[in-house]
Amino acid sequence: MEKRKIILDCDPGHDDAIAMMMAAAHPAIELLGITIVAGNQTLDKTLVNGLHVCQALGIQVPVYAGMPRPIMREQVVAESIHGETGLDGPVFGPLTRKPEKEHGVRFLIDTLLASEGDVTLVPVGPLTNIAVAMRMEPGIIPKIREIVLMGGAYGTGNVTPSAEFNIYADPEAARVVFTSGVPITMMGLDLTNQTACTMDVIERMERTGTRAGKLFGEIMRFTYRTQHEAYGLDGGPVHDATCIAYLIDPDSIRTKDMYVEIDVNEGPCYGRTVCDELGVLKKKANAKVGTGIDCGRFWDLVEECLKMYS
Ligand SMILES: [Ca+2]
Repeated sequence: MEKRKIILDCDPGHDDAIAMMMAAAHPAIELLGITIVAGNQTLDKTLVNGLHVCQALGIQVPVYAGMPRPIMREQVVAESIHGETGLDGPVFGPLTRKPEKEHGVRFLIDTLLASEGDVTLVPVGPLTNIAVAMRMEPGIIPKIREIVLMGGAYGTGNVTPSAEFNIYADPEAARVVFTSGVPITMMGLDLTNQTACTMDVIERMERTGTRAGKLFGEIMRFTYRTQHEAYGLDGGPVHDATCIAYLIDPDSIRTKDMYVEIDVNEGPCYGRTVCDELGVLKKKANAKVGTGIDCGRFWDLVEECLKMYS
């Protein structure tokens, strides 16, 4: 099987951690590196969380610190969902795992320039690292095979009625990425909210008996509580993990081609992914937007990945 080469760009984050577990384990994916960005929490915290997950699961992939701030706007974090650490719930041992010395943006640029155009970027946090890399070295743009991202919504947002967190946290960066011309697949809330992780799913994953299954339980039991309190959901969606599922099993997710524009104007729609679902603008589509997921296949895949750990 030809492995799909990816760089996972994340802001761990509960659902980020699940995406990491899946990407690092599944044989269909070659995880070249993990770049960390500020998002769910400040960069110092998201970096530590990413390193903790790697250490706890023995994930031997280089981890790079990226951008500590959004490009223009004031920083926002998602403390009500992810807690004070950004990954509240699991209790990790002392951290010995270290990040690489190189900056995450430098790693993105150097890896893409040296590639044969076969690297897919998987950003599941604010798009700051990707946008800065594109501005710093535009030569990377034709080298990116595809960007499969978690962010946005064609329906209702989760930070404001208009905007989803990852895009709202750096709308200007999202605008750079969505106007870059790179093929984009967008997993927005419309799709990712379908993956609510109910208590029976949590118990099923814990029954795998692996350290990944145990960590999944610790993470998703916390998310179960916060998502119920914040949005009244039956469980915490594993938003970011849908990007990895799409790369491994694309047929499990339905997408629709749409023209997507990011609203960067101040006002109630700041950070909205304006998706032309009906094609009324007659503009060329710049994204495949996720609309539906086969949840049976999705949870089977998550379980398969967790079983790959000891
Ligand atoms: Ca994330």
